[in-house]
Amino acid sequence: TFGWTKYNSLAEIYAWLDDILAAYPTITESFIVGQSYEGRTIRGIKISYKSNNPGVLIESNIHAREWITSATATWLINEFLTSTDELVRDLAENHDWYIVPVLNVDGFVYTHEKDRMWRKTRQPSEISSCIGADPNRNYDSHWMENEGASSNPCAEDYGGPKPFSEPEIQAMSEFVISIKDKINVLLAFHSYSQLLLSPYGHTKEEFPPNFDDMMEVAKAYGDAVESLPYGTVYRYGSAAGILYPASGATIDWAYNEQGVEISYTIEFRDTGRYGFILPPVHIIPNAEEALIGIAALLEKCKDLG
Ligand code: 0X9
Ligand code: ZN
Ligand code: ZN
Repeated sequence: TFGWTKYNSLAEIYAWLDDILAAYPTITESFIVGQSYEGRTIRGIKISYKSNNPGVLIESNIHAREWITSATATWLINEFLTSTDELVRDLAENHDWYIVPVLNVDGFVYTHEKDRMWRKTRQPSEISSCIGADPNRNYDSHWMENEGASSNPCAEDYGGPKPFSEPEIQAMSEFVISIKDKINVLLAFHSYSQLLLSPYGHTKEEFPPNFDDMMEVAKAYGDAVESLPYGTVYRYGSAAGILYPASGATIDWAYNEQGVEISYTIEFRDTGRYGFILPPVHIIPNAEEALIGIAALLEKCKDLG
């Protein structure tokens, strides 16, 4: 059964999504991003209380083993629909939410059934017996540049044989393009390290034109998280600047090629003690941090205009 005291399977998440859609038929809408290599449906939910809201797109679990991301995304969906807290109601009702809880569906199922530490997609390579590409290196933006991805099919950060070679990423790119006039902010959920990462990923020599604004926005997220009693601290900067070069990532493609001016990677808990195998007791505290952080981030965006 579905819940936030444990991690849920894809089947459990999708069954829960159906329950939610049935319970809130006027506020929610189901959408399909596309099909995975193994033929699974990549699903999403739109939450909209009124027209002309700014749009926020949440991409989650692009990396298969990062289970805290879909746990957090589903908890946020539930809060947006059920919370009576003033801050949450404002946040929920004054934005249109497009949430894809599990983008890398094949990899996610594989982490549940075969290998908990799987990261990539599950599409076989034509030049190697190694399977899958790093979906967060597969977008068509500075693809494979500056050592931001590997050309070795066995590497964890293999960029794939060409941009958008992975059906999940091709589908996601088409979905983003189809709604891009409606979205102002894109948040890509990852774990772990407790970081807010802005573009650019492909170079640390240059910074985006609105970098100062993006850092203010990131600081607002971090400050909000620190206002909770958990003692969790987030650091922030450009992806290449404070982490490592990573080209072909979602947020860089959305920012560079699609004009989504506020695009962040959020790396959730923890800082390495448990890493990807984060115990389920962290799910709700992590999700509370995400909620208050995202509220502050969007508020700061509004202030900056
Ligand atoms: O390497 C990644 O794809 C992300 N880190 S993770 O440990 N979750 O794999 C960071 C991506 C951030 N980089 C860019 N946005 N370019
Ligand atoms: Zn380039
Ligand atoms: Zn990741």
